[in-house]
Amino acid sequence: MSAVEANFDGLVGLTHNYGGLSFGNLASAKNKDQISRPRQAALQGLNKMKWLADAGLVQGVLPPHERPFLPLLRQAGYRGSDSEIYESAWKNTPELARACLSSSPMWAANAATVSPSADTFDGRLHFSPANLSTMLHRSIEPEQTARALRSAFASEQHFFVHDPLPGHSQFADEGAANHVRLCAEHGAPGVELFVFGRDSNDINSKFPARQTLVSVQSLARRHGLSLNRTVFAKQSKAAIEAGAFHNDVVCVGSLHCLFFHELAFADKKQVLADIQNAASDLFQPFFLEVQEDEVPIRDAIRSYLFNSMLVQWPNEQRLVLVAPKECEQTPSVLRYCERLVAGNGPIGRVEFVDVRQSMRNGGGPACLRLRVVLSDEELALTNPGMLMNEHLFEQLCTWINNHYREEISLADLSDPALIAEGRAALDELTKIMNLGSNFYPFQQV
Ligand code: SUG
Repeated sequence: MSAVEANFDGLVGLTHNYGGLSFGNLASAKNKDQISRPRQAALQGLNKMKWLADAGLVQGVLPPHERPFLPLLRQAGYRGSDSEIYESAWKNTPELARACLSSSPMWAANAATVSPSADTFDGRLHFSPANLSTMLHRSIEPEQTARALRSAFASEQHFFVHDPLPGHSQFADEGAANHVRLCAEHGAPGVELFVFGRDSNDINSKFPARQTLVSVQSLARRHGLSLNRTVFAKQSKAAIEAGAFHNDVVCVGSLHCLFFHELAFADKKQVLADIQNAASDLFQPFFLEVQEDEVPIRDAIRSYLFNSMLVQWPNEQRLVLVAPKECEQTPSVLRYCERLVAGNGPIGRVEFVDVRQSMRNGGGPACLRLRVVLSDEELALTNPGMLMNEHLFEQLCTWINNHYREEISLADLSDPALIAEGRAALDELTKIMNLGSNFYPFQQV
């Protein structure tokens, strides 16, 4: 079956800020309370999307969520007008006020786990929105994510957007950031690798492991994957403790190539043998392993080398690694990239992109996108309003320039004017992207 791998990127939201909200994510902690630049952040993300669309790749857009998210504050017992609620939450429980302000849905790799129709029992393309239950500010994302995916992929005959897994710690799920699919070509059946950080109870780590074995087994089961072609792998404690809060900080894969750091997995030998075995009648996997003495895990995490997109570029034989610009500034990583492309392995080119505003919160080029393999028929059924083209790009540029603040400082965060600003902007966005007039909670009252 002929199919393409589309990237659906999360558009950066109007309240993009540095909240220091993600314990275990080193960049988030380091940049807490710095001044953020939402307009620049949104344009950086949009430019990446446009660049890939111009190269001939299918590029989708996932809209930002409603922020500040007042339903969280109402659930927490605050009453009164919207501004009263907001002001009072800042006064009494600033940690709750901050949690409802994050633009974290921009990291679409955490939006859902996706299994292409070539892998599933019913031949439908399956999505499971992630419950993101480990971090409070992210646990408010799944409902809106499900709405966005149902708008993008409405045909129930071809697509199945599940409900998120239960919001309990044993089901903690962070979506495609802990999922890799390997295959001979995108439309052919593949091997799905699910990476988890903990069994339900082993929580003795310096930083939280955000994905559980129970969750990944449940995802594979509900997507109806063949167990012979599914691999479950445990993240190493060393990786989590070095700051790999998601597997995609130390590993990325595409087509037959798995590119990973030697410390990524608890039992590397077993994982590679399991993949080899699962792929045996389908393709020969290529394991591109980076050793600690070539790129120390510290450098890998600081530069986000593995949080690159590994892309099959139109009309190119070898894969292209779309890496963050920070890789150019990390000597061990830059040297590695130069050697990589000079060799004759599966990666032929490295491109560096500027997504610095997102990087400072721990989100590289790969965090910003959700990969969706689409057959020709499935692509034709995808909401065209959510697909990038020249016209949408221009409309979004204008929209961002009209609505986004240039800067947000700590003192600006408690400004209740953010509520009306956000709503006016998102209301307009639903028209631009053809999302209907019931898309956001504020539109439903
Ligand atoms: O969940 N950062 C995100 C970054 C997500 C990166 N995604 C992937 N690796 N796929 C997180 O930790 C920081 C928000 C703040 O501190 O304001 C944040 O949520």
